[in-house]
Amino acid sequence: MKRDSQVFEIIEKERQRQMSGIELIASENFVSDEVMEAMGSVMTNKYAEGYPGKRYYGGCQFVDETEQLAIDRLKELFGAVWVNVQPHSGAQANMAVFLTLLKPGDKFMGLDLSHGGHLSHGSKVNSSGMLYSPIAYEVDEETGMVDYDKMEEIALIEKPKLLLAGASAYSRDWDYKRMRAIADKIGAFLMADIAHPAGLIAVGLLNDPLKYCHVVTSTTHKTLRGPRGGIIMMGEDFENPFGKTTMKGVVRKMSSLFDSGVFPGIQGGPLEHIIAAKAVAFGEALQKEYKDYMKQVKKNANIMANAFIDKGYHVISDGTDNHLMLIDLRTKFPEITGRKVENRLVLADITVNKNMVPFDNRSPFQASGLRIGTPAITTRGMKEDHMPVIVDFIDQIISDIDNDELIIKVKEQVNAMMSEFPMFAG
Ligand code: DSN
Repeated sequence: MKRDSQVFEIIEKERQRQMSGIELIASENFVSDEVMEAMGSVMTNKYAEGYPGKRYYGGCQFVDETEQLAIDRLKELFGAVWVNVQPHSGAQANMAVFLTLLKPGDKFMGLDLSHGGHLSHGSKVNSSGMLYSPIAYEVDEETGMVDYDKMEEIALIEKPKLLLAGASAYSRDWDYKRMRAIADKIGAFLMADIAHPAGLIAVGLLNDPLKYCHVVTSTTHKTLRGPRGGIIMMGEDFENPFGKTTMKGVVRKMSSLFDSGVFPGIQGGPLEHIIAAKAVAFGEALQKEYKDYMKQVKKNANIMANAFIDKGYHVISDGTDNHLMLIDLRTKFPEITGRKVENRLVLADITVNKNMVPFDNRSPFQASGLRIGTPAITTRGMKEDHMPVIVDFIDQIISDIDNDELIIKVKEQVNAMMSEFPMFAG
């Protein structure tokens, strides 16, 4: 059969781009060949509305098996008592939880988008901000850390029905225990969105939200290194909002509500090829090599943050506990926007994303910050020694931002360096 050269030539260019550049977008990663193989498999042809053993279509016996494997492996990975592996994305996992726990107009409280929060945590342009009444908490201007005292003060006044931990640009661990205490004072649900640090949590390198949160959502494609998608989980510790007397009863009741929130609440047919790939990725994450990988991600991020600090950059909160860091360019280069740096670095095959920093005076389209993460380069095999070299490339370009010749020179060095870290078997 003739290949669609129009499409496959573009895909090949993207493959080359991924191979030859330094990928520092904190939310990206490179999946294994087996994860990719499952995504491109015949499982994509199957409709399977419903859940394993309870489908609305015939012929689901094999997708039932892969979905059940994904469920069992995910439960083992996080020590969860119940999970749903069908959300198409992290934003949809969040949407399904809100649909289950909130009524339109209800108040919920999440981290402000410009302080590191996420669109689906109450932004006015997202359904979470349109259908519900979001209230924001912030980080402290001085420390760059979530201000739990202020959070409590606002929560006691506003009494949101749900309190949400989690961020897309926050480099510090979360105090879920403290947040649970705040939620309990006002009878609110506590939810965590661990889309970013999920992999670090899975292997015990960060605090465990499942011990304190009523419900936890995540993506599967960032630190977890699986296919693009979402998940919902429940841990053991669960208060009794439905008047049941046993924990088991509460979990059963809530899990069936969350299941209905996903399907038929917000989704139709599950993506069974993606779910099969999630099963593969969760299987990989249960191996010892994955824990070693996550330790290296964290080590690399820490060394990289310190290398930026040594060069005079302001890293928000003065460092990182996880896989990412947020750099406020205003301290060293007040005139240069995040947007300009992002665009110039791309020309040298270094990919980062511009990001607003807390108390930013620029718009999200310009932004004063850069968000940088180490999951993807660590998958490529990069270690401690490479981090200062990468920081040096970035610093050279920012320090002489309009120098085209310098960019060509750095790009050659970037490409030469990355050729030593091959990936993709086929
Ligand atoms: N786009 C993701 C990120 O970059 O963090 C969040 O949805």
